[in-house]
Amino acid sequence: MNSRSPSSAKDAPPILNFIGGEFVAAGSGKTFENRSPVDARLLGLVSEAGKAEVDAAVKAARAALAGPWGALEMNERTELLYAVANEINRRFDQFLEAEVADTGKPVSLARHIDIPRGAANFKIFADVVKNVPSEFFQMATPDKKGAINYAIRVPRGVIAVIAPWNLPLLLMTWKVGPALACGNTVVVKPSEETPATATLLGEVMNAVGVPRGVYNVIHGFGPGSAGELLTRHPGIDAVTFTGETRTGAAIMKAVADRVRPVSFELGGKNAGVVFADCDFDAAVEGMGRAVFANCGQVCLGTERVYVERPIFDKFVAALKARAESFKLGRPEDASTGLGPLISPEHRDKVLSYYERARKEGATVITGGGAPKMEGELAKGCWVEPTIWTGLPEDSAVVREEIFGPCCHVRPFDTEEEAVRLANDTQYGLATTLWTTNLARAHRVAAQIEVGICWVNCWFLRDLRTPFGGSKQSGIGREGGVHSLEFYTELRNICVKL
Ligand code: NAD
Ligand code: 6OD
Repeated sequence: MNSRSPSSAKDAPPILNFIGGEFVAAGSGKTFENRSPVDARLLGLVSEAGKAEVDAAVKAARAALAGPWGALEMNERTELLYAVANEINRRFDQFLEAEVADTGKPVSLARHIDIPRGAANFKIFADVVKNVPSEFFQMATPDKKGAINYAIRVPRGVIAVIAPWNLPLLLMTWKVGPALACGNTVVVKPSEETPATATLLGEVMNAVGVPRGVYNVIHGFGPGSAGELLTRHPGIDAVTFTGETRTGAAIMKAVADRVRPVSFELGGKNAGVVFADCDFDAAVEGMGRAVFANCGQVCLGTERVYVERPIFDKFVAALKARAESFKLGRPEDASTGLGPLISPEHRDKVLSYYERARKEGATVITGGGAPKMEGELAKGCWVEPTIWTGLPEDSAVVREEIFGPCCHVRPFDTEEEAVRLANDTQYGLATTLWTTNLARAHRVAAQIEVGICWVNCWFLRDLRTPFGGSKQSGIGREGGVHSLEFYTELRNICVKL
């Protein structure tokens, strides 16, 4: 086994790369530290893949494609994916412990979202690929004998999956599930901040008999490390990536010479729009989750809140009460509402926006700094849930993605103004609207330039629907049959009768 218990970090073997069904240390012997964001304790060391390991992983993935994986019938493949989902569920507590240790997020959150979705992402796409119709046309020809013209779907090949740290297992399997269901093989580069669950998944693949080389994991960083080596590798057929917009831009450049396709889920600066006719308590509860869940580290989270003027003061007061109700603490403590941010670097980034908001004259409704934590927790990456008002719309705090537990709230007077404000951003990932006026809900939702617009809810969706971002929030859509557009290629066959 290659997972590690946080309590025995010093003695534990490093987390290894998973290549061709084997756990392997980098030939260079290079490792990096993995520390808890809760109290900075050392969780363990991670073996950093170099060029040799990236080459070996791509080679293993290519061999599996040409060999045992490519030879499977679709039903045999999907049976294995159901087995993967079942095995994740069987090892639920192991995944939970690993994910919580890496991220510091409350156990209650990971138990209800991260790990169940990690399993579901294999099951849903196994279901999807079995139910995709093919195009088929009968053609007339001058000799009257006719022709049939149809298209088959073939896997793209070896897919590079580059994943972030905020929902590590969920977001990684959201790519690996459809990639494998469509018959591809993968080389995964999890975030350097959260290496554990991607590695554990290697054990699952071996346990259920997924052929060696189908699922490979290489550990390391982005530029100049495993991430860049992978995206520049000539043996990669496509790159699917979730992360920051500027990283997406770097990856696009890396694959440009070889003209490889990309699927990108990128950053956001999402708006929440609260109309005076909303169900007030539901709106406060929903916006409280949209702003603060996972300590604000959700790409779909809200950092700009627009509230219709008649309920503005009441709403700000209620959201403040919600923010102040969260207890910051250890993930395993049932009363913990918010965990830490992922890393000291990210905490410093978020705190720099807190400082900037103050300098730019924001009214700090609540929070605005780093909390005083007791004992070992004082070494963790904590920030206060924060609400501001009074900033101009061109402030960096209102325009740039912060990715922390914070939002700016501003009043609006008309529906047109609300739409204009929500759309005034280079991003286009998600919006959440709160209104009881059904006609307005449909009218406004259709005008918002985003990949997903929620009405009276947040983070709710059927996984068969398209998911992705507009503008600089992404390229392409994944989910249900939409994932097939990226993970397969259509091959046109025309048969003269
Ligand atoms: P990041 O872009 O810093 O890193 C993501 C991954 O890319 C990591 O594995 C990292 O090592 C790797 N990477 C970094 N530079 C690279 C390079 N030059 N070449 C190849 N790989 C490279 O993102 P993050 O900090 O891990 O995640 C937070 C960001 O992700 C936020 O901007 C958030 O909005 C975004 N995100 C978007 C979605 C979405 O669905 N749109 C979902 C989750 C997170
Ligand atoms: O739910 C999903 O499938 C998904 N991609 C969520 C993204 C969350 C961003 O942090």
